[in-house]
Amino acid sequence: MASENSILLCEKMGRVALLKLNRPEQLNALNDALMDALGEALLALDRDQDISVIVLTGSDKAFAAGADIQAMTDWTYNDVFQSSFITRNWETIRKVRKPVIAAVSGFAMGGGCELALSFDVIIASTSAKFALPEIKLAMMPGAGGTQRLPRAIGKAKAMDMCLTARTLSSEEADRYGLVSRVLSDEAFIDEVLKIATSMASFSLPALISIKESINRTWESPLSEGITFERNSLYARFASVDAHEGMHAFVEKRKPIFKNC
Ligand code: CO8
Repeated sequence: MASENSILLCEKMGRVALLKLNRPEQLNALNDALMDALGEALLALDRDQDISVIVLTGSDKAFAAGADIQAMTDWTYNDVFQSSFITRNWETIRKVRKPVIAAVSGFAMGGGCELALSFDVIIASTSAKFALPEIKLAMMPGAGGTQRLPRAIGKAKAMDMCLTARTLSSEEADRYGLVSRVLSDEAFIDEVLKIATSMASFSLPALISIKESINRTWESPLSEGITFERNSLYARFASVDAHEGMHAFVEKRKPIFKNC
């Protein structure tokens, strides 16, 4: 899937796959080649029966410093319209059913922050910094930032971030609800992988059902979301793993999940 020199690296550890954005000289600025590679890798891992959880990370200095400004400088309306910019590759992320953790160190700016917001769990290191500074370029967030950020942290904070270009520390991001947890910079990725490995020890269909159900919150009124959740719960009773999990609890032993 990815060689040593690739712009996207992939390593598998048990049922966890670690993807690493690898354009360090450009602080992992997200150009089309990188987003194409990321979309393809995510879909391949989603199909991979040996993988349950995906972790995406960058470097210590930058998760990603945004969309590649250099690449966009001379693009016209027609260029982005005809090539279906963002929709064509970024939207691939929405097709991924398995849980994806964004492990953010350093800068998550603009499209980098939007990329993290597209995933299911954001774990930040203490060095992480989050901003949607597109206003400084007379641009605007365009990969879901104006939609996902207010849903995550509320209108007041989202307006403040997008209209003033302010940068949030990891502590502020945690307090506002932008990230799931903050972990020390030291051994950061190892600690994230421990969380991913623990998650991957659970039943995969159950993980997928929970992810789908939580994502419904954003896309449906409460009554429809509750109905979706209820039907997903009913489907759990058709799963081998759910019976195994409940029997194991009652029998005071560890469950053995078969991901079915
Ligand atoms: N695009 C292209 N190159 C970049 C980017 C970027 N977003 N960010 C950094 N780089 C490059 C720099 O040009 C520099 O290259 P070189 O060494 O060749 O000069 C190298 O990375 C290192 O950067 P700096 O020297 O600037 O590093 P600093 O540590 O001094 O500063 C910062 C780090 C603060 C992160 C700074 O690089 C910065 O402000 N970057 C731009 C952040 C930004 O504005 N991001 C938003 C971009 S626009 C966007 O994401 C959305 C656009 C519209 C929607 C599209 C959705 C995908």
